[in-house]
Amino acid sequence: MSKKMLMMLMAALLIFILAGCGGGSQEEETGAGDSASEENQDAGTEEDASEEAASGDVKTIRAGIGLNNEHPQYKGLEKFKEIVEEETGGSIEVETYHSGQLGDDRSMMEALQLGSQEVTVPSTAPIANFVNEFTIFDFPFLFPSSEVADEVLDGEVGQKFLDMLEEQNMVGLAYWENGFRDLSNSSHEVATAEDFDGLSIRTMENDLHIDAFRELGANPTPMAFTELFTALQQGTVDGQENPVATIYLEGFHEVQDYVSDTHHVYSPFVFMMSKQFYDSLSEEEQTIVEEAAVEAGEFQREENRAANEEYLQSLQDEGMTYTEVSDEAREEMAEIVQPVIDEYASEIGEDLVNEVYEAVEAAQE
Ligand code: KDG
Repeated sequence: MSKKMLMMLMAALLIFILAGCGGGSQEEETGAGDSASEENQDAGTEEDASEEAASGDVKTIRAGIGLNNEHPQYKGLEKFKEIVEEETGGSIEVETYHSGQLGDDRSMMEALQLGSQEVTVPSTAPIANFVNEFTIFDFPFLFPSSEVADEVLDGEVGQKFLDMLEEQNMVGLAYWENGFRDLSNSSHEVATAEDFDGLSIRTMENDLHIDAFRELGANPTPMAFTELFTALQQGTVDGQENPVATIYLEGFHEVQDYVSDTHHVYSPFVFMMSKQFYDSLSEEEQTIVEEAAVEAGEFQREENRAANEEYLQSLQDEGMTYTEVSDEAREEMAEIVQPVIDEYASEIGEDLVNEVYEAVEAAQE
């Protein structure tokens, strides 16, 4: 055997030995292919995560909302942070921002599309500017109760809408709760539809809301939530509509005299993530953030329902006049805005609209 042949044989032998030491199948390394127990795999995930954390490969989620840090929406973000950081062993860190620190709903959703922010939790109304079908969830009087809303949103119909977000580079992970929207204003008591006449009302940036309040005789002014308190304080608008927890926790009672339990729309929040960031996660990390968004949402809904009960009394204690709206008055409001609903239903598509209404009916059986 020539010297050259011998050298080549030695080199091949050396390569074989080195490959055998550092290689090992994916399965041997992770135990994924053998009968490794869940614990081993979990241990593997956590071990991987803490290794990532130790190696500095930490991913950061910047999660921003419009409401302040006293609102259940922020408590839900903090719960999400707690779960994700614990379950990933620190390989994912969550930074939470409130009060529009990262921008208003529209700009935060645009930031998710660009990948410059990872999470936001807007109401469905501003989402309709990105996915028009979400308008349905702001049809006045669509959901008769929060329980019915939970069942529809957490079921097949709700998931169908979340899936629509992907084409906008956003991943919808869960529904949280803003709540039943009530009217506040600084002009007069509102007990019936005719009391809306002439009121200038700030609405969310959503065409249906604008058209519905106009149909009721009000003068709607669409505005980002971040500008609302100042507009109320300066009298730019007479009133606004939000769940009572928001009215109280955002201090609107300081600049508003009247509140009416119109309950004209049940407003869901959507917990959404930048698709660019979601796709960068491992399968294990994706499962963790998905489950954390749902678990934090269950917590947030509970906190929110307790808050909305508590704060109606607080608003009165702070001097606001509370006007109870009768079922008959609500029925009259619903009749007045029905032509607006019909117009949007035909624009969105009767089949999808009927599917939602049928799911609402089924959830009440
Ligand atoms: O981030 C919070 C906002 O999405 C939410 O408060 C929107 O209800 C809303 C409003 O009136 O703008």
